[in-house]
Amino acid sequence: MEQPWWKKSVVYQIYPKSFKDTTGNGIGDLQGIIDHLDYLQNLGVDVLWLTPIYDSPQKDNGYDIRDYYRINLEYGTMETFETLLHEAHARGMKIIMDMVVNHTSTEHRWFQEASRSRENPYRHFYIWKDGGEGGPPNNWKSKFGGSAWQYDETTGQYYLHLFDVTQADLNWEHPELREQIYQMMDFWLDKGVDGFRLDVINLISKDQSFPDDTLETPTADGRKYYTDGPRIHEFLKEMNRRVFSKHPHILTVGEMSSTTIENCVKYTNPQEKELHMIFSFHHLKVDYPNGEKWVAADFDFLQLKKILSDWQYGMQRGGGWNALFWCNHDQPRVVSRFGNDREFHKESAKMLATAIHLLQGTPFIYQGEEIGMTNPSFDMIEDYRDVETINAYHRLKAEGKAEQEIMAAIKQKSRDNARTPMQWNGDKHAGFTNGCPWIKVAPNYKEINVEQALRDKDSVFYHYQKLIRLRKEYDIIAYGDFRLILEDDPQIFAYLRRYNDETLLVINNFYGKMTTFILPTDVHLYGEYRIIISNYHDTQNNIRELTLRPYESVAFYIK
Ligand code: TEU
Repeated sequence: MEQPWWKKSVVYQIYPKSFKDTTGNGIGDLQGIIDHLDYLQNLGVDVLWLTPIYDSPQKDNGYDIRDYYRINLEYGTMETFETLLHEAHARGMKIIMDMVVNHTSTEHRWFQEASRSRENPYRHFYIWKDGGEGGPPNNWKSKFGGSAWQYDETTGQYYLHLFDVTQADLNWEHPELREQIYQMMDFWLDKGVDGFRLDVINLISKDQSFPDDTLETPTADGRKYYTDGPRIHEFLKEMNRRVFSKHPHILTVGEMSSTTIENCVKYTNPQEKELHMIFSFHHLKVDYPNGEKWVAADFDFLQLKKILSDWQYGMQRGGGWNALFWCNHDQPRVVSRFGNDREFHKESAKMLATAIHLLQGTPFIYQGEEIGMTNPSFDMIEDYRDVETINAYHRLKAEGKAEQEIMAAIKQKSRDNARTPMQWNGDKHAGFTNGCPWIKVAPNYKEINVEQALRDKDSVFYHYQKLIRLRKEYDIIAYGDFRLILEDDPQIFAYLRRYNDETLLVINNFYGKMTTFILPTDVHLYGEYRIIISNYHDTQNNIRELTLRPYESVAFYIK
């Protein structure tokens, strides 16, 4: 059976605002990406995912779109984008765009029209409701804090915004809205774009009775009434039929907020004709005590292993497909979060790369992850830019939390941890800009940067480059099955991949202390074996018993 191309591919996520500034305005731009396509080709990635580059007031760094058909002037022009697309294709790389169709900016023409009168033709493009007893229509909370409803004086109704107040939710119940979205998707695909990352796409179908939630826990905030909603699969099948099916070689990946394995099997099993793969985030909430993000906390390793393996098994059983990732523009840097960004920086960054890349799925690398960029650990709230972080700061202050406790949580969890400028070299502002960067560079840029990484044959960069090459060389990585072993071990994440008569044994010590790997008695491995990748030069070539040094990670190929 022919396998789809994206099972052997690796995707690189670019946050243009922080990638490379070529104009001196302190904001990354499309020319900066064009200038570094050779770097990305050398890394070996196959697809570039650009976070939103459309015209936007930038309240949520582009996830508040004002015009889907125009490029944000700070990033460049449509001609610059067309050059980027051409140059990427010339190097054998594809480009997928970020599709934000759960909401638009309130500065979008549609919303400007819709909020003029209740009779306006665009009124039903959004979700408007009369208030309840002297307040919002229900008690749903915005994911950025406060009520999910905003009162509009002009028309005397509330509109729904699951995110910032300037991000109004679109009404997917309205066929004309859906058709407008599909036409816009056609526009980008007809231009030669190679697919889409679909922002919070599993939130577009809301329970039309809009009931109150209990608010008894941080997740009882209304999300069960709009997450994986009543018509979500119907809408995605329509989107696939109307748009994606006309472009058989594209890649579609859905960002699924607070979702379930059952739904994600339906989203990605090819027979369902919806999407190709999904991002789920449960493995990135194992340091959220009782579901609360804004608390500084250690991560629960056993929970992390369980979730990763549950999703491997669930999608494997159901014929679905996972995007594999630790990092993105919303998540802290993984080496700071689950590794050790000080005395075991390189070892732990490489271990984490191996642990995620050799699972069943398509790996995504977030800009800077390939050189082991870390959280910047800014001490002052004034150094943060993210609307979610700043809203959280003020909410926690209002709740009476101590500044030190709040900043400890923000240092660990803020989305800005991932948004500091790409560290190209040890020059001023890490070579990101000749101007004043829109957000400070992390203080360790002289030690951690691309120039240094390319010079150091033992760098994290070359470990990622090798993982990408291994995926091309060994079918078992892309097509093999998954089996967790040592599930109760308190510091080893070990698993098997099997494909025909081949086996991969992947062993990762997640902690900075020595331990011993003993092959379980119920694991029967025969044939010759060899190490195909490890993060120490002298890892023992022994699959039965192995002393593991801090963060030691190794993959054995057995046949
Ligand atoms: O993120 C969805 C989302 O919920 C994230 O904000 C993330 O889960 C949250 O910050 C964790 O606390 C997408 C985009 O990736 C994000 O950048 C946007 O802000 C958001 O949607 C709204 O478009």
